[in-house]
Amino acid sequence: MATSNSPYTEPNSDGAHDKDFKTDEHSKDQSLEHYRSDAKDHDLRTNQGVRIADNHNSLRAGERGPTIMEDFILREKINHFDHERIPERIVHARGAAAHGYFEAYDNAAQYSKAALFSEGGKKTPVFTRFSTVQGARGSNDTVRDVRGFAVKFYTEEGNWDLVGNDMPVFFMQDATKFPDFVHAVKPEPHNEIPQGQSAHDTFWDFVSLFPESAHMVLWVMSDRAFPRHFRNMEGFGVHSFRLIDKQGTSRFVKFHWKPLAGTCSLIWDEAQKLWGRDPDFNRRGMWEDIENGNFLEYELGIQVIEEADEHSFDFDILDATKLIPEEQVPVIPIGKMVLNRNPDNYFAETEQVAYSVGHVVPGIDFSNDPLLQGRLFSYLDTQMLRLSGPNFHEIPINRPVCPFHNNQRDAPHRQTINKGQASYEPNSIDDGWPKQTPADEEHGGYESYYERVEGHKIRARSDSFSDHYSQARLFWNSQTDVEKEHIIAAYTFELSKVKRPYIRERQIKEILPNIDVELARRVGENHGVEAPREPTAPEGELGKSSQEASEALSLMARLPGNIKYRKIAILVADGVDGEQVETLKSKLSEQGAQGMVIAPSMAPVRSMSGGSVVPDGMLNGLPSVTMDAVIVAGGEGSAQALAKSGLGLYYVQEAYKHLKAIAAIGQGETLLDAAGVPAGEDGIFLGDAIEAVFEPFAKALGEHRVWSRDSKANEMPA
Ligand code: HDE
Repeated sequence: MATSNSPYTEPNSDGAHDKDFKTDEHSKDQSLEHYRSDAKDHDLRTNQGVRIADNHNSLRAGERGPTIMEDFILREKINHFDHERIPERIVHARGAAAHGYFEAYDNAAQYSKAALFSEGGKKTPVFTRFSTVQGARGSNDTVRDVRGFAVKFYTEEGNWDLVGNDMPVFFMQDATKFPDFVHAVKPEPHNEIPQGQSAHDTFWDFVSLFPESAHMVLWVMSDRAFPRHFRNMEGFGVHSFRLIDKQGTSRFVKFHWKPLAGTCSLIWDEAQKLWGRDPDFNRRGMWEDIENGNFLEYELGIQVIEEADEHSFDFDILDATKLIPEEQVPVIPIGKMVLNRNPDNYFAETEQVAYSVGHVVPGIDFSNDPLLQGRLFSYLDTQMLRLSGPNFHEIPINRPVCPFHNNQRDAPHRQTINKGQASYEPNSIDDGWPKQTPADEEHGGYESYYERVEGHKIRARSDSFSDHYSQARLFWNSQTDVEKEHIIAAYTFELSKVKRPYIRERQIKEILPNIDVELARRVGENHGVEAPREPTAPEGELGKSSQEASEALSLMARLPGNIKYRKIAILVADGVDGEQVETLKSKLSEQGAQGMVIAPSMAPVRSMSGGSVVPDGMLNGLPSVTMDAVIVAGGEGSAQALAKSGLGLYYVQEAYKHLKAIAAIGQGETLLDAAGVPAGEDGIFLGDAIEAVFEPFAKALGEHRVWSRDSKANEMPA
């Protein structure tokens, strides 16, 4: 049995134990949370409970006279309003979150003694927040950036936060470089430009001088940097963590979230246009899907490395700029997360949720990754500022579902009213309560892994951290040709926004050739800079990877493969074949997709049989960038009207440019002809009846985009 460190107090190993509390009474089920407030059927009152008789007029001296200080109702209301904002997160300020549950698979318990993994089918409530990193709280969703993927598990043994990202590596190896990096990527200090973007001098200045960032920057230059939907992103714990089983055996693990809906992204031109057309594109997608019962699902997987194998890789598993290729260590699924409930209140839940990598439960432990170690300090510190002190755990969204008694007291906004006189330990006044708990299986006290640590105090990195490029190369080699073209275009675009030529040159001459000389040559060519034909970095930095490529690193490896959750525009105007529109909608919904009728305006459209078709949106309200594919419905009048409309032409041209599947039924072809969308090409489907086009159209959409069109897309002016 593990022994107590305290010379004074006997641990609570025999008596009543709060482990026996009933989890369901403490669940995050909204109906049981008394602090969720619904004003229906309630009078309007002040915060002191006084009923308000007039909520339209402040108290004044005479009808046209000055307002009187005495108006305590006005002052309370305005005072409260003036203090409505808290500091936004220094990074990951813009986010959206949802409630749900995690369900363990029956293999999970063999790796960790954590209660949430104890048996197959066991459900634990979660609250998951997705975010961008660079931009302010009011910035755009679809910017080129990393996405945060933070999950709070409300387990019966306390909260566990898995605070990860949608990319498996990070920009640096040591926490001390984080403030430098964030200062460089954030809007520049003199003019606060640009918002939500890395395409500016200070970012490229820093990363071009900081080779360990090369691998992560490459990920950010890929299409992963603007996911189509939160349901289509992978998630990663990034660092190596430890899981401890019931026998006390420790194993290193890397955590993965695999989206059951597959992975897919926007493309850059589309992402940029969405900044204006729908800045809330990702958060709206999640919100609406959850409201419609289309829940988001991910499998939690782990890569497991026995302690004895810690040093058996050609990189250091404590180095957060490295991933473990799935071919070397497969990802074992151990559970599933379903996000199925939207928050009731953005501020109270999404804004106030406080994640921390330091929130762990027995059975989950840390590695010595120096980036992770620095994070262990940072998150608690940041919550103290954002949430005004150390009582942030009492805010409803942050409260554990199990009891939490200790001798901490007071501080701003204390909610708990502690009874009794003893707020110290040891004590005899309260019979020694609350007492420590032994760290054995029966009692469940947290015990840190009994790791042997020895060394000199040094400020230095292990030689095993010196490889900066081998995995950047691995990532590059794992991309399909289309993905490589998009990466070349991304570096070209980003560097074009850098004003100082020497920064552009440094990236092209001193970083890119060490990833791939062809990548360097192509980006160089687009900037009129001749890139070296050989890598330039010292051998140690170049590193060696024992494998050339890894299929799992390509977004194409897990394409959706079906049309579930997809939004398909059905373009209509007066004279449309109304019956066809109905059939299309129901065929799409049979496969879990959503057909959206898009018309020139919101006025109902007259169908060719004299009926009316009610639009879901209009051409410039729900433009093609908000849809996954387009079908032009039949009906001569409709097709001709659309062909004469600039917005109609633009709709299909833009869909073509963004590699979307396009179908035209019957006379719908007229619109494609007028728009110069080439019939007969891959991904363009024409036919007289729905049956002739539906299957191939759906198959193309299952591939997410018509990739073979990529090289021609830029010929379309839209
Ligand atoms: Fe964070 N990070 N981070 N980070 N991080 C924060 O905590 C920090 C890192 C991540 O939805 C902050 O509550 C340091 C890696 C997510 O609320 C702050 C270092 C990964 C979120 C902080 C890192 C992340 C944060 C800001 C380097 C992926 C949003 C607000 C040592 C594994 C969580 C806050 C949410 C937020 C510090 C690096 C993910 C300042 C010092 C690596 C998803 O504490």
